Order: sequence, then C-alpha cells, then structure tokens
Amino acid sequence: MTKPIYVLSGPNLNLLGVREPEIYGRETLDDVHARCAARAATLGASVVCRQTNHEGVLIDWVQEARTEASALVLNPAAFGHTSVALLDALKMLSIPIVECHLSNPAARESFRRTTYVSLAATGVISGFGARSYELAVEAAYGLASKSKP
Ligand code: CA2
Repeated sequence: MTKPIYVLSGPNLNLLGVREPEIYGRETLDDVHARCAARAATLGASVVCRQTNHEGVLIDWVQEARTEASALVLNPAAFGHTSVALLDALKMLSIPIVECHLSNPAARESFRRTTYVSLAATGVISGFGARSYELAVEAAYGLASKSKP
C-alpha cells in the first residue's frame, strides 16, 4: 500500500485532553495521532493526520483523500450530525471510509443519534476513547488491502 491512510478530525477536537476528560479522555490529539502513526507503522502503512474547526476545510481534505489516500478515517465531530455537504463529499470517494468517535454517540443525547457520515461510511468505530482511532486505522488498513491487493 503506497498511499497513506488519511486520519481527519473535525471541530473542537484540538481541545482534546483539555476539557471533559470524563467523556473524551485525557490524551491530547497529538497523543492520538502518535497512536495512529505507531499502529500504521506496525502494519507497514503510513498516516496523514489533520484536524480543523472549519467545515469547508474538512470537505477540501475529504476531496483530496479521493486521489491521495488509500483509505479515510474520519471523526467528523459535530459536523457528523449536521453536515449534508460533508456527506455529499464523502459519497464521491471510492476508497474505504471508517467513521470514528471517541465516545459512543448512540448512548448520549438524542441529537447525536443522527449521523449523516454513517450513510457514506464503510464502518463505524465508537466508544473506545483514543483507542477508537487505532482500531479505525487497523480497520481502514484491512479494507484498503482487501480492495487493492
Ligand atoms: O465522540 C466523539 O468523538 C465525537 O465525535 C466528539 C464530538 C461530538 O460532537 C460527537 O457527538 C462525538 C465533540 C468533539 C468535541 O471535542 C472536545 C474535545 C475536548 C473537550 C471538549 C470537546
């Protein structure tokens, strides 16, 4: 696999480890990205990890992933519950998409039960804290290897 796995995170996740540790854990996003890089390295793969608070920037990166990535791991954060534009961008990808959440949105407020991103995702990993990202990288790698032997 020559192309990297893109690991993209949405709004407010830059504050990970700073607030609400009871929900999101104590690790920072840099720690999470380091976990992803380490997991990818054990698989002989690589990751490109980015975070943005801006919907248009996230959509630009999803479009970039269409040609530059072997698979996409996406924690859309709140945009997952609101953004049809993000869903439309994801639908243009033919690479595997693994939706990833630190918490389990289905066990939280009712407005978190609608996730537009899930309509385009190959699979979803939620509720394992920072480990959700590692598991998502592993799943993305497996799917990408299967689709492009
Ligand atoms: O569990 C997840 O990963 C979420 O995607 C996180 C989003 C939330 O809107 C989704 O329903 C589930 C919120 C991200 C906010 O990030 C924070 C980080 C540190 C402190 C407070 C919020």
